[in-house]
Amino acid sequence: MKIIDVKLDVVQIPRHTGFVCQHAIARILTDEGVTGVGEMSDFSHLPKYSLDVRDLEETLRAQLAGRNPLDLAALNRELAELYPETMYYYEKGTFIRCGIDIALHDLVGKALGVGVSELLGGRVRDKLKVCYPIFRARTTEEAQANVDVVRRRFAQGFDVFRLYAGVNVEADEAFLDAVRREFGSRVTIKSLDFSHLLDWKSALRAAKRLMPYGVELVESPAERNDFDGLRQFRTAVDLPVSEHVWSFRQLHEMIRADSADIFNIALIFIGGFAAARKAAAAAEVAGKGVLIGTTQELSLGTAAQALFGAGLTNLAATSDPTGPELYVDDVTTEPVRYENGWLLVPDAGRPGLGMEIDWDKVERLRVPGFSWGAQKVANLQDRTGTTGGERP
Ligand code: GAE
Ligand code: MG
Ligand code: MG
Repeated sequence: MKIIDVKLDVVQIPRHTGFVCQHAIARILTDEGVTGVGEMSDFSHLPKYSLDVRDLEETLRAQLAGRNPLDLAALNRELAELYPETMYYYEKGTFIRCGIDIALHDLVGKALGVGVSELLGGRVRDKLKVCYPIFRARTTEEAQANVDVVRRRFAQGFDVFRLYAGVNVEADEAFLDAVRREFGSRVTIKSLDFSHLLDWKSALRAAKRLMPYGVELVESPAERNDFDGLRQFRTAVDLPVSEHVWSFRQLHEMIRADSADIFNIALIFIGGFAAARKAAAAAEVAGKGVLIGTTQELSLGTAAQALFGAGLTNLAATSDPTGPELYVDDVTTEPVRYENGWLLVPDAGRPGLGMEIDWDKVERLRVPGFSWGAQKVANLQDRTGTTGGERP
């Protein structure tokens, strides 16, 4: 079997918060008529430049055409040469590798008539507990709007939330206080996520003020790649500390400095199934736990994340993928399913990822390529629209 073509379609989909994200759907076609589909999710992150999608498509085609898709290890190694690691969380090259690796796994699964779970060594669970994200409040009004989000999402079955904190600690406190008063122990706050916006000492001051409201862990409470600062924070609090994994080098440094308790691994930030499994194995060997993070994928990317999580033997906290609930639209015939705050892993009986693209939806949501509108940097960092909260 040989790859004959690679196609990329860019779609643009708003979130209920008003924030708009662009994703690419990657297709790998073969001479045997089997096609693999992957997702390069959420390019709407800094740095504020855009890739030329037609150029990218041509490059990937030139690289992959003629190759056997079953050569997953070799293809991954070549992709890592073309799109090398940087020490940056939102490195776009990693998103490219991720979408291609997901498409290759889908393709290989379909060609062999097995699900991606089987390719990855089977499942140890059929569902993952997930938490709904509460984006960063910059004002007390935004914090109040976020309490409405909890109300609405709780009614849908989400009982675990995570809070992006640290820009306005009064607003964070007002939110946590209101949620505790209204929901008591019916709602769990999984984490305070400081998103590397504060140095570790400032994060510690904020965390000390917010932790009494009851949270399970603290994420990214130091500047990016400050491995020692992270360890200082970690030894100063008795809660577990989680940090995203965005390169093997960074993971190595975090293990060496004993910077975190739990590594937040998402396919998109490390480059697909093969890379994510390698990172999770390194964490496990180092005696660390893993949680499945997210960039907020569409259903296809979320299915891939669920399949990755289904096989993990060191999952140590509630996970994050809730993209399909956050976006107002999607491109698969059926979305992934959530039940009582659990993400269900796609049906084990279906080959590949077990998901189908609805090409009419792609057509409707398609944009000619990646581009930046007038998004402000604060909105980009806080992942909010202009008013905070969500439209009902
Ligand atoms: O930090 C996180 O845990 C997030 O999921 C973060 O990566 C977000 O910015 C996410 C988003 O687009 O909302 O990617
Ligand atoms: Mg985070
Ligand atoms: Mg994202």
